[in-house]
Amino acid sequence: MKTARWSLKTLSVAVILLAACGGPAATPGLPSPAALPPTATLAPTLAVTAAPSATMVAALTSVAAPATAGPAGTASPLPASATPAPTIPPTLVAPVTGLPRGTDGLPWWNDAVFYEVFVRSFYDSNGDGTGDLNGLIAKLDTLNDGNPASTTDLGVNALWLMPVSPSPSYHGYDVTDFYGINPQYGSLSDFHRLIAEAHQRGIRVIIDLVLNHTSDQNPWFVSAEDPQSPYRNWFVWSKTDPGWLGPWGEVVWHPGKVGFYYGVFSSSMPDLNYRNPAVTSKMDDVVRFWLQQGVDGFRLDAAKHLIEIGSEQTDTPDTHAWYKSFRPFYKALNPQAVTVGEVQDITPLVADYVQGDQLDLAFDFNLAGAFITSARVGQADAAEQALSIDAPQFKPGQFATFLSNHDQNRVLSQLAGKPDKGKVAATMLLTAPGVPFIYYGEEIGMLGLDTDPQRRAPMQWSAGLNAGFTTAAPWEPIQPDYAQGKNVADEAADPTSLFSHYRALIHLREQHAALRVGDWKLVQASSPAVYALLRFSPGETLLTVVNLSGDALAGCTLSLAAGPLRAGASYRAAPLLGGGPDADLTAGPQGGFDGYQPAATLPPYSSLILQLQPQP
Ligand SMILES: [Ca+2]
Ligand SMILES: [Ca+2]
Ligand SMILES: [Ca+2]
Repeated sequence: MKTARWSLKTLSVAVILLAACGGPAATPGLPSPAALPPTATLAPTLAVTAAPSATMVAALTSVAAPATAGPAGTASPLPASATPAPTIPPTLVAPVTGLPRGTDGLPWWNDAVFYEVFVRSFYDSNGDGTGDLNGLIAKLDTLNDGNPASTTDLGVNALWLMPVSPSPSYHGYDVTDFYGINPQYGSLSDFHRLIAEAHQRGIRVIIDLVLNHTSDQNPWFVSAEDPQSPYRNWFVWSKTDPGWLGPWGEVVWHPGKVGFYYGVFSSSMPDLNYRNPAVTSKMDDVVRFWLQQGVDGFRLDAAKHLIEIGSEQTDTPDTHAWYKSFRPFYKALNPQAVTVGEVQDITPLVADYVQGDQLDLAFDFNLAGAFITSARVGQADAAEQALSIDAPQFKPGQFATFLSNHDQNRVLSQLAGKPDKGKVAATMLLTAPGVPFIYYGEEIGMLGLDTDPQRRAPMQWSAGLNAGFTTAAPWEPIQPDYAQGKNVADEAADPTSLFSHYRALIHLREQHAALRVGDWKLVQASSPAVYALLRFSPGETLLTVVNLSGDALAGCTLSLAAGPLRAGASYRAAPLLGGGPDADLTAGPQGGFDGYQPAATLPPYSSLILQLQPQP
């Protein structure tokens, strides 16, 4: 399969395809042959061998232009059987120095705290009401200033950018040009600058990769409406309406100009046909292109929907086979590149994708819901059950944790708007095993529910005009609570704020390997309102204790039947977060403890993180 990816006919075919994928401004359709760019101008110049340095970025900026700005519509018919050649030779992308590299044998992403950014809503640098790449660059220092000694920044060290390519929609999940940057967000050279500025600060960057479908305005699909088009077989067609429905009972067969096409999400998002090797080859090329722009990996949108077997539409063996083939492809380009799959499903089906031969990570939706449930009802059992059942299904730490994302109601909207509940949810997230992802604005407790645009509303930076997001009318109304202290500036100055809590937790996670890569054991508490988790690595042992309830709890005790402590040894319990006087601990005969009382009283919604220091 891997060989087949490269047993390719002619480079000129690929050049034709590159030219055909212009942005929204490109003339739809694929007219008759015209002057083609000389093949020699593309391949050699894009053969980069290292991730971008400042000079590399400059070089990429100048050479990458043909991929997005080539003359529109200069294709000749593509023989239906032909597999297009790669536009760029397979060259290894070297690892970037100065970024998280991995601890205790685990990959770099286990040292990361990811931050999901919707560029349109983050920060508007040019006063048009729409967030953009230069706006994100301007705010990087607030996310991580690159100085480990300073703790005024939030401290995240990896970004997930929701789609940044040209698209007719505001959200970008229906792509018209897989090689481009949405002009509302900036240019490819802005993107290169973002990568360079982020990497300089020790921040890695992954981008959304929308493999499953395109926009119905994508030139490939516009052409494919013609049954004679070489692109016809890039999509999934039926002469008549097969009639069966999708995974949510939705209509998935949509009338085209001739026949019906399959689109699991909507008629404006036709599914690509991965049974056609030309499609796989093309998307391999897209992946290669973005790795060579310096991205550190991809969040795979709708990962479970890739290949259907008739009316069997999710998690099919063919989808898994495709990822098995995809893995050696992208790892050969950059062994450090990460993939994290969106597989919104029950955990056994999610875990199938990350057993080592397909994706690196997948989001644990079940655990996310359980963290929220425990925070909402003030009881630990939901989170304890989900963690104990889910985590062992993955390889150690190889799953992505989160509370909510851009498709869900915002965390605080699910928690009755109470920042205290947001705090305990954040403690569970950021002390748990796995790779944590924070959705922008979650750290200040932004609200947003019911509609997607409200869940993706502009970031609230200050109490000033338009929350400091823009000087113009914002693309989407800003949540009005920005003026009542719910903004980055006010919360950063308040040591009791939700933002300050996130910031403290993130910096603790970065300072303590046990929180990032350590093994874990759930600890039994005498109160059902208390969540307690032990994390331990070769170097240290940390105990997290969370009072999920609004009541002060006196006399709560903790027990662990067997654990990693030295039998009979005494431990000083040094508070890293919260806490008052130390309450030292004596290990039991099995390395656990029994009836340990970490504090006389656990205040309402309090989080305590203790470092258990062995005493001589
Ligand atoms: Ca703008
Ligand atoms: Ca810093
Ligand atoms: Ca599909």
